[in-house]
Amino acid sequence: MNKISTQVAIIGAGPSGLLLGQLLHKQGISNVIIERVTGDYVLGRIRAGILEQGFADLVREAGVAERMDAEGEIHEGVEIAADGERFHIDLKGLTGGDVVICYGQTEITSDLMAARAAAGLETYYEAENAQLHEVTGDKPWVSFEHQGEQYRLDCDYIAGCDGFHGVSRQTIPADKRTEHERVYPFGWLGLLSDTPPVSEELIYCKSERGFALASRRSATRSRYYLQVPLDDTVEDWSDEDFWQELKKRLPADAADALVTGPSIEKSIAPLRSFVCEPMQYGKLFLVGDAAHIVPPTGAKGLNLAASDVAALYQILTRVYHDNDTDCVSRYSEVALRRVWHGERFSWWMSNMLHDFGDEVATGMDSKTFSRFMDSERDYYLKTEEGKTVIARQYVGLPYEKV
Ligand code: RFL
Ligand code: PHB
Repeated sequence: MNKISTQVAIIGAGPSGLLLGQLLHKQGISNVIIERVTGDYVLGRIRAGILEQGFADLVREAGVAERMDAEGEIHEGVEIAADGERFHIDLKGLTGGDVVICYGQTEITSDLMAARAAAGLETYYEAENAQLHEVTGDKPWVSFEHQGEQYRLDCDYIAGCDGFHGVSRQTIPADKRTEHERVYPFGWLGLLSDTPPVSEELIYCKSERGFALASRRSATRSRYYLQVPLDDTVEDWSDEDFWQELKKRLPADAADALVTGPSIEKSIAPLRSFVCEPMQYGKLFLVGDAAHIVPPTGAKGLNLAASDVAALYQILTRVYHDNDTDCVSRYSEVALRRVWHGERFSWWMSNMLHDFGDEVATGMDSKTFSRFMDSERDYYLKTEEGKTVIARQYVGLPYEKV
């Protein structure tokens, strides 16, 4: 048995775990990360593209923002196309100056990984069978296997940053947590290609054939999504099928300008709203997708992970710098307040922009539900105050000071 110890054990080297690790390191707080898969595997998962200002500021505070600030694109607005019309949401104008940054989750993750390696911080990739022990005691610990050897990691606190399918949330006894969930009757098929994007701003499109999103990573790299039935597989969709369907869902002038090409990556993600309450149990804190999932329609998943990290980082800094352990019990309450705002916004955007067919779990038939959503769009896309509500939530609500 190999014995190691640290102040904060972090489970998972996704963006949540890596960002928390880097911020804590900057404050002189030691941490060890345990990750189930390889670094390359983590980098192969193509996910988020839109970062809120609060996220970007945290990355700057972590000292890892050089490439994000040089290569990330500032987006001052987004478009929503619905019912044959295009609506521009002027994020900057409607919020008094706030914007979002378009920079891939893969890039952030790779920047954080490089910074962690350069600082010589310990990360155990391909660590198997991680188990959390004595999390309600004074001295929690984590066991895992690495390269055929058994490890015991002693620590003061554990940050469960291991995503939706991780082990951390399952460590909280079922009778001590409540899980809220809404599973949507469709998924998103994403395609990445080295083609010039169809638009400088993102376009969220509601069409009669279902939802589509035109996003981007740079002036030469595009990211597109299509709403697809839950039982579709990537093999069901050739590149040609994807481009043809996308053209039918985009507004006509955007469809005319669409440049197609071979895909670099294609994947399907189911849509889910999920929250686990509380987000802490003894000395274990759940962070990011380990505690909550949103449908990607509002671009909130990674950004909510970042606000969890911000809250936990403030708390742990106070614990180690000021010897203030009273603030520890506030983590869940502070994190959840912002999580629920993001959950509500993502759920609402998803309702407004997707085709639910006959599967609306709201106690009304699908035609009635559609009429409610027609009215939502009519109000929120055609009035200044409606657009302001969308803009404020899209750029992200402020972080709460702990
Ligand atoms: P992750 O990224 O899932 O990382 C968790 C890590 O934990 C590891 N792990 C374990 N390690 C050790 N032991 C175990 N037992 C373990 N079990 C798991 C995993 O291998 C993994 O490396 O969670 P994290 O760090 O909380 O980050 C969350 C984000 O990845 C997620 O919220 C976003 O990608 C969501 N999301 C978006 N968020 C945004 O803010 N803006 C967007 O534009 C946006 N677009 C998206 C998205 C998610 C998408 N998909 C595929 C779900 C678009 C898509 C299509
Ligand atoms: C993306 O570019 O991957 C992306 C952007 C906005 C979203 C979801 C995904 O709402």
